[in-house]
Amino acid sequence: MKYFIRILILFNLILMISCATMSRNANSILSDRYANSNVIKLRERLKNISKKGMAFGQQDATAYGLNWYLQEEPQVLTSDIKKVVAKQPALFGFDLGHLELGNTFNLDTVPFAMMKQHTQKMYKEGGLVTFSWHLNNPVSGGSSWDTTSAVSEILKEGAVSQKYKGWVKQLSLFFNSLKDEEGKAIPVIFRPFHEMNGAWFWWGKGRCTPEDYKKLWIKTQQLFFENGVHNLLYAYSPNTMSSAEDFDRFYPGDQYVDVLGVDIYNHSGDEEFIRSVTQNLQLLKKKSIAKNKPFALTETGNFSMASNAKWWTEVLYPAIKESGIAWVMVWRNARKDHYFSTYPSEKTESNFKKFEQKQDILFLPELKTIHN
Ligand code: BMA
Repeated sequence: MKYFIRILILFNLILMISCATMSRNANSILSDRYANSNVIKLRERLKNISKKGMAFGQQDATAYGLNWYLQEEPQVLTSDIKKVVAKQPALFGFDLGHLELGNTFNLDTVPFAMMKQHTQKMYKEGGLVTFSWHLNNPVSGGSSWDTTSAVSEILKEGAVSQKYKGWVKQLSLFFNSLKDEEGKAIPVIFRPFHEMNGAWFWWGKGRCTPEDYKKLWIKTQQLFFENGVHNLLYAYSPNTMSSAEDFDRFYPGDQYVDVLGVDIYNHSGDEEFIRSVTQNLQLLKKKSIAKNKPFALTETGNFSMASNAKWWTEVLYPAIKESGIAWVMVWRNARKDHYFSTYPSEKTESNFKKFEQKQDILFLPELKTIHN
C-alpha cells in the first residue's frame, strides 16, 4: 500500500510539472507571460474561428444606434444589426477614451458601467469583445486628435509620465473588474494606439519617432502587468498600409503583440477599397503565418453607404472572403451622416440580410459553436 501511495505521489508530481511546463510554453508566445488561461483559450479560439470563417462585429453595437440611445430593455441587448437580422453581431467593440480622466461616460457618451455589463453578457453568450482607446493628449489636455508632442514626455520621468501612470491605473481597474459569474477574469482584446501610420493622432506618424512609439507600447504594457492586468490580448493595428514597411516601422516586436490588424475604410471608391483590403489582408496573412498570430480587419466601413445599396455582398464580402481573418468589425452607428452598419429601412438593409446569410460570415449564434 505504501509503495502504491509513493507511486501515486510521484505520478502526480510528474503530471504537475508537465502541466506547468505546458502552460508556460503556451504562455511564452503571448505578450503577457502571466496571462490567465482564458486568454490562451481566446487566442486559440481566434485561430479556430478563422478556419471556419470570420466573426462579424460592430463598435458600440449595443450602446446606441440610429433613432435610439442606450438599451430600452437592459436585460435583452438590442442593436441596429439585431433589429435587421434578428441576430447579434459576434463581436462588440467599445472605446475606453475618457476612462483615463475618471469620467463615467466615454468620449462618445457610452457609460463605462454599461460596457462592463455588455462585456460580461457577451462573454457568457460566447461572443468576443475588443477595446480601443481614444485617450486624451496628456500634455495639452486636448483630444486624441490634438497632435501636440506627448509621447517623448510620457517616456521621460516627470509630471506627464506620472499622470500617464494614473491613466493606465484607471484602465487597469476597469480591466480587472471584468469578471465572469465565477469571479474569473474575462479575456478581451485590447487595441491601443491604433492607426499609428497616419498623422491624425498624437501617437501617430510624424508626432513621435517610431522608436518612441514602440517604447510607449512596451511601457504601457509593463504598467498593465504591474497593475495585475492579465486578461488581455494585445492587438496592433495600423491604418491602410501601402507596403509592409508601413506595418514594420512601428511594430513593437513579436513578444509584445498577440493579434495583427488593420483599419481600412471605403474612402476612395469601391474598386479601390476591394483592392486595398485584399492587398492589406494578404500582407497581414503572411505576417500572421510567420509570427503564428491571428489577424483581423479591426475597423472598416463605407463612408457613403448611400452610394451602393449592394455594398455588403459586392464590395465588402469579395474583399474579405477567404482572407483568413478572425474577425471584421464595422465602426459605430452614430448618426445619419456617420454610420457603418445598416439599420431598419436604411438603403443597404436587404443587402445586409444577404450578407448575413453567407456561410463564413459569423454572427453570435454561429460563433457560439466554435470553441478553442
Ligand atoms: C471616430 C468617430 C468619432 C469618435 C471616435 C472614437 O472614428 O466615430 O466620432 O469619437 O471615432 O470612437
